[in-house]
Amino acid sequence: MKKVLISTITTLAFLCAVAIGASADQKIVGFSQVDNQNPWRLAETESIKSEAKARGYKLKYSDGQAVQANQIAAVRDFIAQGVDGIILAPKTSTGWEPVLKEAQEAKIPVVLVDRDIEAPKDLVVTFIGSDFVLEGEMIAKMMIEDLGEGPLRVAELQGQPGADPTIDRKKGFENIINKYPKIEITMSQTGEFNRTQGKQVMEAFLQAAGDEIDVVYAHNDDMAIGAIQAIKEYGKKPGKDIYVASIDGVRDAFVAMMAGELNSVVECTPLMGPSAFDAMEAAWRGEELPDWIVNKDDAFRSKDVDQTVLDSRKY
Ligand code: GZL
Repeated sequence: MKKVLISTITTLAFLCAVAIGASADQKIVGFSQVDNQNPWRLAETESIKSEAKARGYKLKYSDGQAVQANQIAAVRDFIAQGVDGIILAPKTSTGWEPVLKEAQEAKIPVVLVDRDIEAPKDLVVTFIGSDFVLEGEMIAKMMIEDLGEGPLRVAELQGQPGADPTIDRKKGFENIINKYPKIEITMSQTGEFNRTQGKQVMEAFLQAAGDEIDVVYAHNDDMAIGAIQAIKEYGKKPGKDIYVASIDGVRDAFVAMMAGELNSVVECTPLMGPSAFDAMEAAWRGEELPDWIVNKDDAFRSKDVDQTVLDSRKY
């Protein structure tokens, strides 16, 4: 009887693999991505897709369109398809425990990339991502080194609400400025991590108090670039009349720094394909991994950036 059961399971696994378009012994990995709404996201998606290809794995890719429910449905679909592993870039920090428990019960390892979540650590293999609190602290320190201890009125463009980087980049920035009574965030709103909404929010900030903004702190470059466009259309010089600081280090940010329109940037690498698959392979070998594999982030100022630096960028 047991032999019949095993051969049935093997047959089913083979049929699942074929249905997914993989060869019988090819490992299949599901990747649930938040969205593809900015260059940072596109670079992250490409890093994971190209690494899967390089290592010979079949990748099932799902774009969550910035909706957590879509991502949860995608993870459930990966589980139903019997994938060998799941890579998850979670939009928000909460709401993941039920579906991750289902993956655990199905014995499918989940590697978290890019953003951490509030869930028991045993539900994922590891979290691979930057230290967003440190990024916020680094950008605040650079601003103070450049502009002094105030008075400084800061307009803040926040990332997606409830997302780990949004919460922690704000926390890190405030950890530093709270030591300086003359530095204050006078306006703060989400621009959802994208250029269009970053520009729209900055336009509203400028309409409300254009002559009372010394600094724009954007939680990512794409919103900063939208803000730069708004500042120019308002008739001010970004990088000179208003100091602009952001996080990510995408190519467009280096172009803006070369033009003197973006003053300081802290990097946040999206190139997590290699480390994600290293972690997945370790999980398949039954190895324990640290709860958090921290990506290292460099910092740049406009004066540091020339064509050589720009040409060296990998994303
Ligand atoms: C950071 C990542 C953030 C980027 C944004 O790891 O989650 O999301 O900073 C992206 O550009 O949208």
